[in-house]
Amino acid sequence: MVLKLYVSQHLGGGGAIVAMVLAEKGIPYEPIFVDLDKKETKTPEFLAMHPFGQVPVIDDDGFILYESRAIGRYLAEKYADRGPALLPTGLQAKAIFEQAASVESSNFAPAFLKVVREALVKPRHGLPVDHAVIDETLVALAEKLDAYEAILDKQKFAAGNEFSLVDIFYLMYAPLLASRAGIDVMTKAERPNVTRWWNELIGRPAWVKLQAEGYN
Ligand SMILES: N[C@@H](CCC(=O)N[C@@H](CS)C(=O)NCC(=O)O)C(=O)O
Repeated sequence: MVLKLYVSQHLGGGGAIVAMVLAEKGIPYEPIFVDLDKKETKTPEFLAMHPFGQVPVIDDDGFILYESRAIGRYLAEKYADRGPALLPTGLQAKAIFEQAASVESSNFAPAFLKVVREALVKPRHGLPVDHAVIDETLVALAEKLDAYEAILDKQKFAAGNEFSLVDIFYLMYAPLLASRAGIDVMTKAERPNVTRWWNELIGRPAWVKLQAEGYN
């Protein structure tokens, strides 16, 4: 049975991470669109799959999994021999991978999410936007990106010299901010290494194709 991917009609965020892993690996899937505004993730049927009532969720022949990063790891391991190897092998390479994954989820994602909530989610629900929160968070993000500039001076990608799943994790929020709020934090002249890394990431054929399909 073809893998089912439950995603929002906006196609961004965690759904974009999972779609990118599937695209890089060339795995066929059926997208099932869920309307968040109509609370379709809060129905008893959906909550039986995802107790927190969110997307993305996959149904892999009856195996249900949620949380985009966990889904990415599962698919990367299941299809290790297809497409690029998105997970490292070897004790130290795995440790560096986990270090980079942790940096993304604890240092970057919360800050990105804060800006996404203010700049995109609140206006969509007609709520007042606190521009001070956006400005403060962008300053904090810039400081984190300065650290990334130093890291990416020594290595090509987030977890080393090979493209990996951690690079894909960064596609969760930054493209949404650039395309829908016009806030581009990743390509700045003062951070040439981050800019080089980001342009390489969003220039990957799999991502270009997904963007044409509406993911960002
Ligand atoms: N940590 C989760 C975040 C999932 C998430 O926040 N999904 C959003 C859409 S991108 C959602 O379903 N929001 C509806 C809600 O929380 O009620 C993941 O990576 O899968």
